[in-house]
Amino acid sequence: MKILRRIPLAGIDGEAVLGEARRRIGRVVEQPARRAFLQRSLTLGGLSLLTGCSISDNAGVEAALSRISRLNDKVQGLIFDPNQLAETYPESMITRPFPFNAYYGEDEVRVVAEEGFRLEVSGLVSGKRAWTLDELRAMPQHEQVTRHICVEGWSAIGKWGGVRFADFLQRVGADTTAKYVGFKCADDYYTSIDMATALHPQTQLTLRYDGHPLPPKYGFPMKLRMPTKLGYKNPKHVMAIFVTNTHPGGYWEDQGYNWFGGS
Ligand SMILES: Nc1nc2c(c(=O)[nH]1)N[C@H]1C(S)=C(S)[C@@H](COP(=O)(O)O)O[C@H]1N2
Ligand SMILES: [Mo]
Repeated sequence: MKILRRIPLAGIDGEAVLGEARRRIGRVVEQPARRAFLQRSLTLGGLSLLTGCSISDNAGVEAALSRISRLNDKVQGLIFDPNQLAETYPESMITRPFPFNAYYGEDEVRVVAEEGFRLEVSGLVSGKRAWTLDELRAMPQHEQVTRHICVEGWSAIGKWGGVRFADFLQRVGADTTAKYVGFKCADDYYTSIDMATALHPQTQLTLRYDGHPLPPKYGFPMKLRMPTKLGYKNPKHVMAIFVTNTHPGGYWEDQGYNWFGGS
């Protein structure tokens, strides 16, 4: 995340909070050893002051961490620049083969049948209905060669094609003043994003990988691709999309990963 300017947060010194969040917490919160890390590198008093939570027991540490993660969401939301594009790359830099990742192994990849597939769209949209793949393929298509960054410690460059998500949201009559867009996947994965990112020009409802229909391992029938967000925010096998003002959470996010998940 790029921090270029002072962010005014009500009642809080933005720079101090940012420095604190970046240096000490940032992505480290997502690491399995996060509790050990916090206990090693933050003074107890410092963390308690920052979060208003006691960290004398595990419940307190968890409360402090989730406070920081929510503050981190707020800061990332404030500094997200809807016009700043993520870096793009020449095709010669595409990582081959592109890595597979999911909360299960590649032998358990979900295979969704194309026949009869309908994308369900619900919530704060005027056009609540199911969409066929052919309807999505008939919309203007775009391609991007961008970097995917996974918090497990790898990144890779890939080429994804599909519909600009902003175009799709407009087409379904989404209330773009709503706060969140949520995704439900065929493998029980789920996640959600902020509306500003949903409308970002590089956020793509992806139907193709490297010039071919998206194969099952990369998320057939479709995924949401966002080069401005970490890997776990990019849902594969998307079956349903909903627009809402109620925070929907996510599979990893509900287990402590930062919700905003900017990259
Ligand atoms: N449906 C679904 N989407 C998912 C996941 C998953 O387990 N299920 N894992 C996420 C994570 S952590 C990563 S890094 C990427 C991996 O995408 P890839 O297999 O195309 O590399 O998918 C993300 N989206
Ligand atoms: Mo990931």
